[in-house]
Amino acid sequence: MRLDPCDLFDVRSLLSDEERAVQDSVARFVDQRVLPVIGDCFDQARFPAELVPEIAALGLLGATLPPAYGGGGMDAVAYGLICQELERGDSGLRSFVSVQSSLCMHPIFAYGSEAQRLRWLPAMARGERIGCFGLTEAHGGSDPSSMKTRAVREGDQWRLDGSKMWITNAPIADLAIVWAQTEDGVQGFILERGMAGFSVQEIGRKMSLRASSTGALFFDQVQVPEANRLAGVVGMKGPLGCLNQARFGISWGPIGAAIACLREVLAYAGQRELFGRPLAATQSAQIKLADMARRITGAQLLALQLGRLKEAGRLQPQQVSLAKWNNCRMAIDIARECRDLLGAAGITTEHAAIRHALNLESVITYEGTETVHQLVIGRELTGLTAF
Ligand code: TGC
Ligand code: FAD
Repeated sequence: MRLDPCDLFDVRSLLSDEERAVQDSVARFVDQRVLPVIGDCFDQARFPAELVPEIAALGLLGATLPPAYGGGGMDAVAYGLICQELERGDSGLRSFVSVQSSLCMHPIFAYGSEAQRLRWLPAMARGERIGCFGLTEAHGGSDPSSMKTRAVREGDQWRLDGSKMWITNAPIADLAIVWAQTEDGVQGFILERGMAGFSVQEIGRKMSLRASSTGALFFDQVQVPEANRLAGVVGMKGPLGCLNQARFGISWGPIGAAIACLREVLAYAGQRELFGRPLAATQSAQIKLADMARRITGAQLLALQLGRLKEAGRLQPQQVSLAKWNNCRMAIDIARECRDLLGAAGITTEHAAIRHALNLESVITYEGTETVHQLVIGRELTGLTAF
């Protein structure tokens, strides 16, 4: 019996029945609803907003939150598999779900009041309210503690001034989780579309994540009610705690992109005749393909153990850094190598490899660049901070 080329170690057999069912339902959605349209969305730089109700109906928004808040009560591995399958379609779609679930619903759930949870989470789980997460500023995303956005308390209001850059979902968002410096330290606020002084500008000319909507947020003396402050956390551990959740999902997502590329190139190399034999029959192509399968297998095992550690409550941020670094690097290298094996055919979006390769340029940059995660591990090994 031949092995599954995209699961050589039968990692799927380590999943529970429920996890397999979640994976299968997202895989069907991606095959039937995403793959037929996503190449055009990328070409047209259009986020497929028409898919949001179906994504919500599948329970993919806030999947790990308790049902009382509209969540699906799923385990961490199920959430990882959701990210993996969505990113097999496109990193932009996984980004949308990561931001909504891990960067917006999570902080409202973890740091918000009961009134904030009840007001926002069920509507966000239904996809009726879309969120974005504003941490990065134009002067240096790797060092978010240098943020210049300020919130000053004025009675039962806060006055926010500043700006955020490179914000996923910003142009389509109803609310923004904005992190600002206060006299007590960094704090989070829920800003709502339409608040006076709050404006959004879409970022164009992207050559990566073209099927995702990205923008800048501007705050000009925005009056934010105290009721919109996330009172449960003060300090950088607030936003960095959200990043742990999102980086966990991003450790899984790129496995899907790599699988999409490997499947595509296996089919192509099997039928592409060069010098009188299939490309797949050359030693050079086989070594490349085998090496891709090896790296995907390692990434799958790493992600699964990451998930099991999270479910056991033993996950450390440094472990998430290692997984995010390893699995993004694995996927971008594979996407680029697949593009090469496709020859000229690989340069158009008729094939998926170049779209995934370009998308992964963002994925390896956001949520902490590769260098940032390497330095997190370096600090763990040496005890010395080298940022
Ligand atoms: P420092 O700034 O000194 O803050 C230290 C405080 O934060 C705590 N902490 C963490 N807490 C939870 N999780 C973590 N991963 C944490 N890392 C640090 C720490 O314990 C301390 O708390 P306290 O109570 O003692 O004050 O942080 P540091 O020196 O530890 O970190 C430096 C560094 C470079 C690692 C950090 O600044 C960093 O991660 N930079 C990268 C920034 C980043 O990833 N930005 C992402 C923006 S969001 C985004 O990209 C969304 S894309 C989504 C999509 O489209 O899919
Ligand atoms: P910089 O921090 O300027 O880094 C530039 C280079 O310097 C990188 O190669 C980096 O690795 C390197 N570097 C940094 N520090 C060091 C060091 N100490 N030593 C050596 N090298 C170093 N942010 C949000 O808040 N919310 C979002 O929703 C969001 N979505 C995004 C969507 C997209 C498509 C993209 C591309 C970005 C998004 N970001 C978002 C921003 C993202 O998190 C930042 O781009 C990222 O953190 C890096 O920040 P920067 O772009 O300012 O690069």
